Amino acid sequence: MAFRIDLLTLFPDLVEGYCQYGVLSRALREEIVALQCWNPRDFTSDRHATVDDASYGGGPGMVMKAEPLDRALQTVRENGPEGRPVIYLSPQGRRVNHDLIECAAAGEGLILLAGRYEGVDERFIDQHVDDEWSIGDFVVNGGELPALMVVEAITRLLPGALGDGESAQQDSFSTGMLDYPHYTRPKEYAGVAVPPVLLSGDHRAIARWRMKQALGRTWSRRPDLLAGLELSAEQCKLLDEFKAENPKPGELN
Ligand code: 9WO
Repeated sequence: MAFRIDLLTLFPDLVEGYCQYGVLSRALREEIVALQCWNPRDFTSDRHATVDDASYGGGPGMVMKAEPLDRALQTVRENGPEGRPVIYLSPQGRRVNHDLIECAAAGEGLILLAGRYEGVDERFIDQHVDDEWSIGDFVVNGGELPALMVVEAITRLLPGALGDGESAQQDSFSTGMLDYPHYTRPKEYAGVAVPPVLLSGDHRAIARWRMKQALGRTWSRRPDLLAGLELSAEQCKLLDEFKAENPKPGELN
């Protein structure tokens, strides 16, 4: 069965537009993932289809009303499998990382809530939201882009979603390391040559160089990630070589 995602959003066209491209469109076509958008506006009954209202306590900005979301969620529950968590994308949430995405991808699906305005009535969150997720410490204008990032990150991990050339196994964060640098033609650009080992045809030497670069970048840019790794003796040696070749400014070897 397809991994089933329902997304509550005031802008379903925005979400559906993004889904027409690339790996995501193919995964949807091949029913590896199923994504359905639900607009709370379609679950209103007043003449103006009101989905937002002023904030109790005053101040600028509007708040998403609970009832249209409640009715939309009821319909989602009636139409989908039981037991999927409701996730609200918000800067107040738990930070999303590869482990969380992997964990979600192992389940049968998600119900995502993309907020707009200043947020969602807290009573809806208390009663219906199982978890709040943040993709980073910054604020955007709505949860749609964060939701799409979650959808795309999960889809990449589903069996069959990526083609032969595009394994997720070697991705950053599957390895626990940052990626190595990539080069393509021409051999020289802006006076800078491609590292000669990549032109050597020596596949073992190339694999070693890439591992060394991946380790080195993780060491210099994300020491927090490196701390979580168990390096082999070979990897320790490669990292030491990297450090010797790329001393930090002011550092005497
Ligand atoms: C607005 C705001 C203004 C001052 C201080 C804090 C603030 N938080 C918000 C806010 O959360 N606005 C939201 C807009 C309401 C819910 C949807 N919006 C949203 C989601 N903006 N950014 C996200 C988001 C979601 C996941 N990861 C990062 C950001």
